[in-house]
Amino acid sequence: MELWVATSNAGKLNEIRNFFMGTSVNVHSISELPVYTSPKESGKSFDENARIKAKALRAVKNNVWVLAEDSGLEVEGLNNMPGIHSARYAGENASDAENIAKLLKMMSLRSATHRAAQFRCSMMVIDPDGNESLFYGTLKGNISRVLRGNNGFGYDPIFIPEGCEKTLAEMSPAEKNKISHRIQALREFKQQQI
Ligand code: ITT
Repeated sequence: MELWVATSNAGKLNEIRNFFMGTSVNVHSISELPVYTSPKESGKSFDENARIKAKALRAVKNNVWVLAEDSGLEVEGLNNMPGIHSARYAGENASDAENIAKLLKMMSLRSATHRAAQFRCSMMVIDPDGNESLFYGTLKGNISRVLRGNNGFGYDPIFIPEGCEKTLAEMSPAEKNKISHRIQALREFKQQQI
């Protein structure tokens, strides 16, 4: 299967590639296209944004399998923010470090003692005939007080999955790929459609 993934996030792409390593699925990315502009993520939910990204790639690459996902971190003490705004929480071109700094600052400003949080992933797959399917994953955990670890991307250095002592950034890529929200959605896709 030739699977085209609509993401400009290298961290996500690596995890998706690792998941399909050694299988019959060949993962392609938008960087292989001569020209591609990612669409504006104007949806009001993870589902809507995943659909916008998948449809945009399908518009230039039809008759192949297309996959896009929208994901983010919901923090209970911040009324489930940053949620769908996770990538741009500290501003349009914010770095991961800036987003994390803002999140920790917001938690301290609000004296948010409730540090429970979850990563969510909505994944849309469009088959070569244009049929759309959605797959989901959720990873529950807690926000740490300080950054720990150098692996992964995004909010990994401050997210401690439930039942774990390490942050996601202290885990190896293989360890994260056993439990992550993204991998749960990929497993569902693989079981149902591959
Ligand atoms: P694409 O839209 O091009 O796929 P993006 O980074 O803009 O890339 P999203 O809009 O889905 O993707 O935003 C997801 C953000 O949520 C991501 O940038 C991280 O900040 C955070 N995030 C999602 N999954 C994560 C994970 O596994 N580990 C850490 N942070 C994650």
